[in-house]
Amino acid sequence: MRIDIITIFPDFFSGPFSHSILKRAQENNFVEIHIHDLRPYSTNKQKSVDDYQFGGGSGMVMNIQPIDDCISKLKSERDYDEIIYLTPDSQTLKQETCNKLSSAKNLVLLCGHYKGIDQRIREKLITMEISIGDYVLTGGELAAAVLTDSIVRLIPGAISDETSALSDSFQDNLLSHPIYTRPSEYKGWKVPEVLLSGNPKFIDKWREEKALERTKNIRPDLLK
Ligand code: 6GU
Repeated sequence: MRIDIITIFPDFFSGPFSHSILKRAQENNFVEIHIHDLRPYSTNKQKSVDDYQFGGGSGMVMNIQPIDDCISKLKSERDYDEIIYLTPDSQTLKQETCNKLSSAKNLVLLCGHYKGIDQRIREKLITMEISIGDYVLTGGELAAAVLTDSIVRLIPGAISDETSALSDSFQDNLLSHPIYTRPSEYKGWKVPEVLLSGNPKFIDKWREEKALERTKNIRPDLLK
């Protein structure tokens, strides 16, 4: 998979992608992540990428031209499965979408800033819009990093223990069951007896029950 990220803060991404699974996935060629600084694409003298809103109102709006030129260049080089714009005023990201996107070959992620981007970009160039939750961030960069992480970890082979991605919370619309490791008793705090029983039938049943109980209590909306 190849992911092209368009941003006005290219340095932002040196951190999130250079650790653990994301780092290894790149080293082992499961994914190539390319960061594109938007500003050099601007054709005006000041290299500006934003302007005032037609009709008045506070906040700057990102211009069409630099974004169009950057996306056009990328599209001339390869076909993209989706051109994704990260913005809070869109559909909330769900595991189902992560699963779908994890089988894509090429993706573009466009990080928004200021008030947002010119609506014509959304209508003419963007194929998919994603928000990562009902709250507002200062820009789309964190959201792009979240989306990238959620997709890359699902690429077969990217996680050494493949089954672990499949038993994640949300994969079957249930939160995960409680988990424990050694010691079996610490300061008198005990691990549930059934997990030490060695009986896989009992253990599976207990885990299913606990997952359902947790989901009912914390996220009843998932059970609808
Ligand atoms: Cl994708 N962008 C911004 N700026 N804020 C957000 C978001 C995205 N998703 C949730 N909040």
